[in-house]
Amino acid sequence: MQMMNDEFYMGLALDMAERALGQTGINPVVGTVVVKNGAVVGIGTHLRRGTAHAEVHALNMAGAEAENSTVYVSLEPCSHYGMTPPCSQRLIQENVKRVVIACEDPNPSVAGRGIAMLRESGIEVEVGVLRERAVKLNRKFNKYITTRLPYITLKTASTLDGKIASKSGDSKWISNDAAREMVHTLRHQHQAILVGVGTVVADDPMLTTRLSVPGLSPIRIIVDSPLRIPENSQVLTDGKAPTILLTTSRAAQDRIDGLRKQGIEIMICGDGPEVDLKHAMRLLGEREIASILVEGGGRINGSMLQHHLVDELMVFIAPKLIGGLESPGSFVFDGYERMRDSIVLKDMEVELIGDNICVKGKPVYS
Ligand code: AOF
Ligand code: ZN
Repeated sequence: MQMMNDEFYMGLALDMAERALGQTGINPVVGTVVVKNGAVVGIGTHLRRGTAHAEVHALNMAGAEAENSTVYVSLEPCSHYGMTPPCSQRLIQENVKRVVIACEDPNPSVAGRGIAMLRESGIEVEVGVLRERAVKLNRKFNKYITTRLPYITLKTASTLDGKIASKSGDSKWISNDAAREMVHTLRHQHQAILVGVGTVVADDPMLTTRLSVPGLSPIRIIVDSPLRIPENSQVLTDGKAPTILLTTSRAAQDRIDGLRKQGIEIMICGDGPEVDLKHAMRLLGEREIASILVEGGGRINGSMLQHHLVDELMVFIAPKLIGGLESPGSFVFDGYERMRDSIVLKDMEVELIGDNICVKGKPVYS
């Protein structure tokens, strides 16, 4: 049984926020619960960038009941005029008695000022209830708002011997249905998905979100230094989501012009023979893409890792062995001389999904 205490109500605020993951763009997910005389009188969650913050929805619902209430917010109420007025000011206006906050807002325009405003007005403020869960929930936002770089999740599905396809290139399917359903949920929860042009040539994927209920499809990003993407690829023609091609200044200008005329966005990432992935991440951050799901193949995965660009790894392992000297592996890169130079994961989590294993962790780069 859930005990009724601060964590009980904060848990509800976090549950609501969690269900909105993927639909707030560069904004965090936030939930608010207003409690008065032992009962919930208002709930709210931030649904979409540019619309009301969680506190506003919950306080509107509470109406006059907001006076003298306790308000649970999963993120420090904002103190700035962004697309909406500051939530701290609204809480002060409503004469709430106590505000319980899970964690501080790392946005440099807030960063403790919201809490300070509330305290200065005499409101009782408590910070840190379910902090760890709240910080983890907004890990994509937390990175983006402090660095302006997108948070990168790299997902791969391999056989037990680390292969992502057979020697003939067949890859349908390695992981089981439930694991693939999880991947589509991940697509919904990221603003963009990134693959190499090799994957587009080999599989002509749609890279959209296909779930048993409708989901949001991410922006499709294709790393294509020579701009060799086939003109009839689904990502260029199906109109199901925007597509961005990453290339270099060495790409043929007529090809660039032709694709742009077709409505395809092209980003020039460096002057070398290959896309400068670090530079690409900066440009994508400037374009307000705060989270990217990298879905391979092996070379892109390897380069992203080697350039220390991956924040989180998610590896699905199927109980299959395919062998083959030519069969591609999950991570293709130069590699290191010594085991002690290897990339090690921290915060490891392992989950069994039917007969597949899902390994999650955060690479530590030395
Ligand atoms: C809150 N409650 O529900 C959210 C907050 O452009 P705006 O006006 O939407 O402001 C976005 C910033 O406000 C965002 O970067 C983060 O610092 C904060 N988000 N704050 O009090 C909310 N979504
Ligand atoms: Zn706000």
